[in-house]
Amino acid sequence: MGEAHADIAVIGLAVMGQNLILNMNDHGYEVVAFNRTLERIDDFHAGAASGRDTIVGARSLEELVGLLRRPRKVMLMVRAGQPTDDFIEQLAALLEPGDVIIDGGNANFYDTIRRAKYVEERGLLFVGTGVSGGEEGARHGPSIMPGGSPEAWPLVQEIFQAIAAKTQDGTPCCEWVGDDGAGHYVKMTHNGIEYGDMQVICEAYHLMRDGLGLDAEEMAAVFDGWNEGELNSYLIEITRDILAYRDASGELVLDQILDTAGQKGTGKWTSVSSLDLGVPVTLIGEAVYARCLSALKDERVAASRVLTGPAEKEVDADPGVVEAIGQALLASKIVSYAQGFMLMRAAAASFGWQLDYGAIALMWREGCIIRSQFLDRIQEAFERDPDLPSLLLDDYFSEVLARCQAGWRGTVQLAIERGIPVPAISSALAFYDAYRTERLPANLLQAQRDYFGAHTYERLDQPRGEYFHTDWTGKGGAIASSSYSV
Ligand code: NBP
Repeated sequence: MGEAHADIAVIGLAVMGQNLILNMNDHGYEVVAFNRTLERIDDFHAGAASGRDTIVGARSLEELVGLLRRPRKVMLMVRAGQPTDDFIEQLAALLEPGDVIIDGGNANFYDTIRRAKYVEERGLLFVGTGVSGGEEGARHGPSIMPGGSPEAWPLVQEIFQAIAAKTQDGTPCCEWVGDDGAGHYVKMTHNGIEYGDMQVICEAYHLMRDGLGLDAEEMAAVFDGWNEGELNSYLIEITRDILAYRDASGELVLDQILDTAGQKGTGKWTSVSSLDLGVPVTLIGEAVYARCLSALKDERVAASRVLTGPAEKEVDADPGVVEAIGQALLASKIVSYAQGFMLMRAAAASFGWQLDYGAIALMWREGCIIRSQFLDRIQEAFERDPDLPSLLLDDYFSEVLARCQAGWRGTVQLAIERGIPVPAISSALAFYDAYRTERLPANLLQAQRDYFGAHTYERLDQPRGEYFHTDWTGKGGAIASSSYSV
């Protein structure tokens, strides 16, 4: 057994694990590397880690544990799910009180809550952390969103903040998020927002391609322009580059890609959680469904030959229309982030977390897929009012929405007239209109519920919490259903 001098161990030598190890090592940490399939350790040493003698391969978990300084820190970067549980069980038998198990995979936050309890019951500490930024982020600075046992934070803070992305003023995009599953919840919400950002961008592309007839270079130029302004972000930037990318034969690669989207589940988890908590996170929901609908390729091809759309109508691709699409993109994005932060607020109340929303915006500022200047505005909004119920009510965002409104509505109108689906952009507008409506038609809904199920209703002229029932048909009894919320 080797000497115990390594700072941290990383288990899982796929793209994320390898790059995190190199990143840690660049920052002066001695790292133990381990993988289920041992050949990967040899490949890593012969390849990306060659010449680095402070990256040490372990051939077994016993050896790994023996190489680590106490309190030991072992980070899992393996496929989320059963492999994580299997490693936790094996490690729990080998580690000693005060040692830390870190799960950096994309775990479901319910699993993280369960695992934190399991690990803590064994006298160990647990960190469930979101790591975002893909391969490049892991290598050069990811956004890291850790939660779990609070006593573990001082033990991992230095390493995490050293390897994390930094904002312009040097602030690390890594802060303690909260107890048990809080870190993975925030990472899940990040991924959900990522789904939404990608979908609204795709809708803008669809409108410009099929609604305005712009070619790839023209669209790349539009995205380039957007990237110079309020929409500046990593996803807008890569979209610009993707649009203009040609293969060796000069063909546009984007035009050769099958239009069915994949997904790994974090967008769905965000939507499921929003339904569980009763928060209207409509844009992310639409983004998930848009991926599902895209996957029905054969059905869509058949339907395209049967179902008719609106009559063809020429639309001038004048700069005003393109600008309106940009405004629709920005306004929809504001709604989506407002919904995401509403969701985290509800989750914090439900799971007992103390979330710092400004710090979360800052953590997403660099290193992750949704990084953008826009997040500075969100951080400022929560700095102005940490208890802001909705970003839409912040002075800056309400002003932007007012400014973008005409273009946003015009874009949805254009999409409807041309028969081009814009589920995320239009649902964002519907949310905006519903959110700003003092009197929604839910009075009728309550009447219907009371009519058929005696579910009762509250009255405008009576205090909240007092319930009334009407015998609508004259044939019902006086008994009301017990009230419940849906
Ligand atoms: P993968 O998600 O592809 O996982 C590969 C690793 O999991 C390998 O080390 C593999 O070992 C191990 N593994 C598997 Br698969 N099944 C196992 C099992 N039954 N028992 C033990 N080990 C098993 O790698 P990744 O893309 O680097 O992602 C790692 C984690 O980080 C995942 O949870 C992922 O969701 C998360 N994440 C990924 C990204 C990204 O951009 N890729 C971004 C952010 C977070 P083997 O070599 O023996 O098969």
